[in-house]
Amino acid sequence: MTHIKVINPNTALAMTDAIGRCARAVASPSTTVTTVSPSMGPESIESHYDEALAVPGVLAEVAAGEREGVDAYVIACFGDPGLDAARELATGPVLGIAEAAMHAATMLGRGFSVVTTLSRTVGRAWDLAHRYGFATACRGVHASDIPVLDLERPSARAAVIRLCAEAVERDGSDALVLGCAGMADFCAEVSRATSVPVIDGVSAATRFAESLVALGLRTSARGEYAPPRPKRYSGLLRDFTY
Ligand code: 2AL
Repeated sequence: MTHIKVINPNTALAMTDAIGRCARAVASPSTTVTTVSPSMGPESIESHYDEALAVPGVLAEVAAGEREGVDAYVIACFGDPGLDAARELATGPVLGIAEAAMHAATMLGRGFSVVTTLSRTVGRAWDLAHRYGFATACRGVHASDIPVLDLERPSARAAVIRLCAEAVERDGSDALVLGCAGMADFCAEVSRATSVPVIDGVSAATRFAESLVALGLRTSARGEYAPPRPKRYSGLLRDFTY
C-alpha cells in the first residue's frame, strides 16, 4: 500500500479539501492519499514573502510524514515552495506541482502556456520554467489577476477559463498548465473550453509520485539532497533542529 502525502502549503482548508479530492480521483485504488495544510503559515501564497513563510510549515509536515512512514510527497502550490529542502528531509520522492505539470506538458506537446493568479506570480512561474529546463517550451505565463482565495467564485472561474482559451490561441501552445492548485477542481471545465491538453499539477504530481514509488525510485541522498547537517536552530525555529 503506497501512502502519498499531499501538502497544501497554504492554510485555506476548503482549498485543501478540493486538492485532496483531485488527488484521490487520479490515485490508484491501492494508494492512500492524505491531504494536509500546515498548522502555521499564510492562508494563500501569492508573493515571495508568503512563499518564504509557508516553507517552515511544509517542512514540519514532511518531518511528520517521515515519522508516519509516508512513501512520497506532493507540494501542492505552484511556486513549489520548499521543494529542495523537503527533498533533504524525505526518504521517498517529493514532487512540486509546477514541476510535475511542466514535465507533463512537455511530454504532450512542444510548447505550453501557464495561466496563473496575480501578475506578481508571473516571475516565479518563469523562474521555475528556467529551473526545470522548460523556458523554451514555455510560450507564455498569463495572469488572471484573481487572488487565490477568490478562485472559488463562479465568476472568477469563468474568467480563468476564458483566459486559458485565449492564452492557448495567443501563444500557439500545444498544452495548457494551470498555475495554481486552486484551479485543480475545475480542470475539466478548462479542458472543455480549449482544444489542447490541460494539465493540473496536483493530479500530475500525485500520479508521478505514485509511479516513482512503484518503480522503487527515491530522491538521491548523494550530495545536495543528503539529509541536512545537524545543527542548532534557535528562537521560533528551535523545533526544526535536525
Ligand atoms: C498558488 C497556489 O498554487 N497555492 C497558493 O496559495 N498560491 N499559486 C499561485 N499562482 O498563486
